[in-house]
Amino acid sequence: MLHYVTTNPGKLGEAREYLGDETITDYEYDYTEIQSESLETIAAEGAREAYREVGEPVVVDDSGLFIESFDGFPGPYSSYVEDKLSIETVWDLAQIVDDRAASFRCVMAYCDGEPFAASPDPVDREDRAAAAAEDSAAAASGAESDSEADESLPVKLFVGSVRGTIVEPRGTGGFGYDPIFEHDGTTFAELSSEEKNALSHRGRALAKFADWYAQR
Ligand code: ITT
Ligand code: NA
Repeated sequence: MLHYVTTNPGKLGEAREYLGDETITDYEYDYTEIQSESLETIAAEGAREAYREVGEPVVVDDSGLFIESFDGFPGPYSSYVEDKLSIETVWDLAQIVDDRAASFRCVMAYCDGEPFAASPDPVDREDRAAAAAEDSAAAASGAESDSEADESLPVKLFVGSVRGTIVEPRGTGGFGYDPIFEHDGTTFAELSSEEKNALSHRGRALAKFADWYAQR
């Protein structure tokens, strides 16, 4: 069984909706989120830590909202900003600028303690580049300088993103920043989880993951 390790019921609901209850089970564990500008680095480290905790195959999901006029803020700090400021305050801030383009990004990281076969896979070149950048960022930050040999725990990354616009909050579905994120005239909070998965950053990452997982 594959454990989807998160404290966020919204993420879990979407993963369940996409992958089905027979594929994943939830595991509520608050792994350490290392301080990094890179969702890839945070997710990869989280997956290693979660695997050490659970001892069975795990997936973690690190995600965030990137407002282009704010140079990607809140990005990797999305959870912190949601807690401390609220999404309404992020909407207030967004009104300072005319260009309210934004994207959601989701990085899913899988770890089962085993190395991965070097076979062609559905992860595209961009994602591989992101993974390579993540490895060197982790090395440069010395995030794993203690000698637990975590570098040897291989992690596979799946990235999804979607562009949209920050708008006044609308809708009651979804979670987090969904009410202020509009895509094609609809906020993500106005969609069912199935509809959201068909468009969203998480849905795209889940699609890549599911393809790979089925053929691995
Ligand atoms: P875990 O780390 O335990 O999985 P978390 O909620 O802390 O849960 P993150 O650290 O990845 O997750 O923070 C993601 C932030 O971005 C958080 O504020 C979420 O509400 C928000 N977020 C992530 N995906 C989202 C989505 O699909 N729609 C709206 N907001 C989202
Ligand atoms: Na978190």
